[in-house]
Amino acid sequence: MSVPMIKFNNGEVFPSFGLGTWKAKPTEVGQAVKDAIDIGYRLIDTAVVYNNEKEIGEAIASKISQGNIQRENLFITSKLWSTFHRPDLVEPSLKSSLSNLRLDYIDLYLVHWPFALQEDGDLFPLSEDGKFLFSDVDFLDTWKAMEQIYKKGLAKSIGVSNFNRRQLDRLLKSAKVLPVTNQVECHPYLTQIKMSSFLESKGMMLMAYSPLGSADRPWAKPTDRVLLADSKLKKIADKYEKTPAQIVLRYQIQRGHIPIPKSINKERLLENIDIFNFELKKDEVKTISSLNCNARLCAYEEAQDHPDYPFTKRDEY
Ligand code: NAP
Ligand code: SBI
Repeated sequence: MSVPMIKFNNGEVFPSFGLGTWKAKPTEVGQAVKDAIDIGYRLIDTAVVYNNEKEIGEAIASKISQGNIQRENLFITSKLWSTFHRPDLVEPSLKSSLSNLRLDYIDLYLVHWPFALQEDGDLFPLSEDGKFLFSDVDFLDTWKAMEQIYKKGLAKSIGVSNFNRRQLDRLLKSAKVLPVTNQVECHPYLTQIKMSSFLESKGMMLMAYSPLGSADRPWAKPTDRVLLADSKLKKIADKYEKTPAQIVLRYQIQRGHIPIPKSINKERLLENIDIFNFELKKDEVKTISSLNCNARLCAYEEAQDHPDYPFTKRDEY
């Protein structure tokens, strides 16, 4: 199966759909990545903090060395973690990810969160009373170092993740290299209507994370609403002889977003990419958007006292 490509604001082409890897265990992620490449996935979303970059790198290297795929046809994303925001840590952090992923450049490098955490030690630095230890590095200074890795060709494209509107406005005022994307949580219960049109107006793409509702998020409670069990989605799915997962992924494609669903299961990998052969009607897209209830699944509340924490209770966007 093949995935249509889009063009970023810097001229680079990129797949309109990809594979998420957060929570994919080191023991299972390699096979999932190999299966995904065989099936036609070309975009793989990774991050230092997912603790599986090495296994992903091994899987990619094995597919390339077996002649199943060429490097230039793969599009690998990684992310700068909050403990590496200090400008002098940006390039070393990327180089460490490149070494784990066995690559000599990354296709897209994102600032994972706008807030910085205490540098250089634990990825989740905590005080004795269990609170996050913050750093006051300004993301504008981090961005200057991101621009350098872009200029050096270590990253073909650079972008951000989890930035709110105000933070993007501030970044865009001083950036010499524009971010190509803001990767944010987006699904029918958190539709990001305002963020989506803002990004479009600035020529940036919205990469939609947790597009299936992230049922395996570690903090899910048995009483939480399950997106893929929504009866309105089921009704639309039945009409097209598709699954609710395929409907919510197609919904993202039709909104011009890049969804990155995670799966470690071959059948579900096949199911999730099988969304380029039908089209939702305008009123169905509207119905799906009407399910919005600002239900944020990845709120990262441990960082809510940081001055650069991006979300408010009302979610101004
Ligand atoms: P998700 O993709 O919305 O959902 C993943 C869950 O859905 C897993 O439990 C998966 O199980 C299941 N699943 C996959 N396909 C399915 C199908 N067809 N039917 C039913 N269930 C299905 O959640 P996510 O992992 O939170 O988000 C996707 C990716 O976005 C992440 O993996 C990560 O790469 C990225 N992300 C980025 C950020 C950020 O801060 N930038 C935050 C969150 C996520 P199986 O694996 O068993 O199939
Ligand atoms: C982690 F490895 C640990 C916690 C956590 O919470 C927020 C969501 C997130 C993230 O920052 N990026 C993800 O893909 N998941 C995450 C990851």
